[in-house]
Amino acid sequence: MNEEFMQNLFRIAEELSRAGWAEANAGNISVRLRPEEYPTDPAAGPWQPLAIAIPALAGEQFLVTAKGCQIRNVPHFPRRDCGVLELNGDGTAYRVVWGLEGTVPTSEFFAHLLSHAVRKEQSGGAERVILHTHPVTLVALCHVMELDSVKLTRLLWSMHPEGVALFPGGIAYLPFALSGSREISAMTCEAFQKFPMVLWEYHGVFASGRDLDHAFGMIQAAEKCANIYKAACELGGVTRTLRDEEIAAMASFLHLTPAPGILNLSGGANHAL
Ligand code: 2HA
Ligand code: ZN
Repeated sequence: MNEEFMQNLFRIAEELSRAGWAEANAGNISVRLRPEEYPTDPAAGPWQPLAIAIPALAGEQFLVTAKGCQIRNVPHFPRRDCGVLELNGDGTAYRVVWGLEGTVPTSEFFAHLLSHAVRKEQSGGAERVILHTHPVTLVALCHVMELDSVKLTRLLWSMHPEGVALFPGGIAYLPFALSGSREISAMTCEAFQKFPMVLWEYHGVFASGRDLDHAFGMIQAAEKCANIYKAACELGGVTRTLRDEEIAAMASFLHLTPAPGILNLSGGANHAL
């Protein structure tokens, strides 16, 4: 495997673990590889049918973490805890071409592949990484308030000016569904039509990014905003936030377009809470 690519993957695996977002076997990672990142020593296994054909990803290769693996172990047992899959020419089957020795792809494999198909199209091919992890404060928010995508994004953006700067696409909120289920894959794909990041109720985040650092950074920024909210609550409760006009000005200053339909710029109530 490409040494630089693997070192970067290992670094992100360690960061996820250190952040406390990847307990036991929590979290999973997939990367749509560039040809220069394909394994140089491929050893193709048998073709296995995909439950649903994904022609948008025909011929692509993906690095994926293994089902049940502990993210902290990926740097130490890479050939067991991750691997590379290749999709066939019509996107109806896949085979392992490197790694996954004695293991199988992540339990969220299908959600990852379907998410890649949606985000590849939405981003004009720029986004290549799907990262799933369990950030503590974002998940805790689900337990203290009723949320929807607008309320969650606006709350987080209103906590720190870098919020809209670092995740201008916002974050969708999905009601509880079983992880690994078709239902959660379908809901995630629908949310990914509009948002590059999704909070699964009571569970964790699915984020799509251009590379590992981009996807990790978006989650880190959203979690930072949630932590500022938490700290403000601990200090006695939020009484002031960034106003929608200030968030819009920050985005405009950086030539970013915030996700539509989140900010209320018509002069109504001027904070997110
Ligand atoms: O891979 O986090 O959502 C374990 C999980 C499932
Ligand atoms: Zn999970």
